Amino acid sequence: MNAAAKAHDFVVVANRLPVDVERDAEGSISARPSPGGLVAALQPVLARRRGGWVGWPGTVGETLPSFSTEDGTTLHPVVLDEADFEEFYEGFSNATLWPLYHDLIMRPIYNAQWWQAYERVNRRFAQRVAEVTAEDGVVWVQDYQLQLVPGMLRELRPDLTIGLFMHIPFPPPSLFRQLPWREQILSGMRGADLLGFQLESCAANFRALGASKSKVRAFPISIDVEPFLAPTDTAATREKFGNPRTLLLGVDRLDYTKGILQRLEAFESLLERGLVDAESTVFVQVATPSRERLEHYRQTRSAVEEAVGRINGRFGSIGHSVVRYHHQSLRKSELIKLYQAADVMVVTPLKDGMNLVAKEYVASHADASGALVLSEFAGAAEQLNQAYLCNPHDVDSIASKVLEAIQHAGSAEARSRMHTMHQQVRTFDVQRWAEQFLKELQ
Ligand code: GDG
Repeated sequence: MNAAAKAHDFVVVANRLPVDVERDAEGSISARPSPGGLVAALQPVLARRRGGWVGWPGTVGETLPSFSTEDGTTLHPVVLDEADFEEFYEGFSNATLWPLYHDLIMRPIYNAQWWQAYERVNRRFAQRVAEVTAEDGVVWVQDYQLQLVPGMLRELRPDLTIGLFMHIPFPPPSLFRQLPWREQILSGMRGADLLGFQLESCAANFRALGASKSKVRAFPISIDVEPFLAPTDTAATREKFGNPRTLLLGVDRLDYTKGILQRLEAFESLLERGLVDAESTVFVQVATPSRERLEHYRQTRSAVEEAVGRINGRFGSIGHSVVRYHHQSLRKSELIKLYQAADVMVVTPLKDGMNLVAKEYVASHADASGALVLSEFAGAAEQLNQAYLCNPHDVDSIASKVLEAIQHAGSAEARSRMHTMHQQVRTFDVQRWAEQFLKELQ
């Protein structure tokens, strides 16, 4: 065992380490912290409790040593080779579990070799955690890629207190029962002392599969609000899009669960019926590249890009495209400018555990400007019930809510809705989410 042996009282284990690995001209690698909401929430706990983080650094086949961040958290990289990446990550995690847990929007692939990889990689994570966690320590496992870790860890280290939080939905038993390895997944999850889900309905779906000793509860995740509060120059941002009267915005990973195509079709129908004016309206869609080698994602991308081309071809004019599509990852500062400048944010997932984009938009409108069109099938709809709620499976429903949001813009009602939602997100932020989970766990 190395110097890090059993060093940590508190360990987070997630598929990804919160770093971006870079390679310089000489080929040597370095890791730069990439802070997200989860890091912001857990940093105080990690710093206070000799924290460790076990995860995959995001590069394939590379062995990296453990290293410490500025706040004293130690990161412990887990290696994935090419076969692990294809079978555990792209395969079982994202082509089996992801579509199954999102209510079969796409058909899950059941492949025994992928399952073996899932077991093998989960065991590697569990072993690493067992090596670095102190006697009677607390371990918090994150998400669907690591559902076997609690059970494996319980066997290796019965002294530990183990929590598992599921960031994506947990499906009803009638769907979950399709999974050929359902018993193994359940017993893995039941190794946790506390099982957290986004929503009470997901917790109920889990409970309906049979008794377990674990506590099972809902903890709706949220965001670190602070970065979204500082005002930006919204006039300058709107200027870049030609000063439209109405600026609509979508921001998503390019994923079939997010309903990007459905929202474009709704926008097209509004243009077609002359309810929205193409000259004075711009729809900005940021679609961040994601899981690009998977067939379902390629199909989704083609369908989205075809729709963008068709809509611009039909309704744009020389020098003005009505849809501005970006298949790129933006800097967070750019994203915040877009959030603050947009009149209507359109968030239409067919199914989503929570959807942080909706909360980020609301956090960006401390002045109560703007409007949110939100799918009823996003977990966030339970907390942001003042949004213009729509059924994303019904293009007319999306269209009529977008139109309502545009027409209400600037009204007292619109301001009151945004004000209520902004207060909700400020009160129930990600720091509070982490505190509540950890309080319940210990
Ligand atoms: C899973 C669950 C659940 C997006 N594009 C860019 C960018 N983003 C950031 C957003 C937001 C995050 O990515 C996306 O979070 P979501 O919650 O919307 O969706 P998933 O990635 O599917 O997350 C989801 C979440 O886990 C947490 O539990 O809410 O239901 O599916 O923070 O801002 N960030 C930057 N550039 C981009 O282009 N910098």
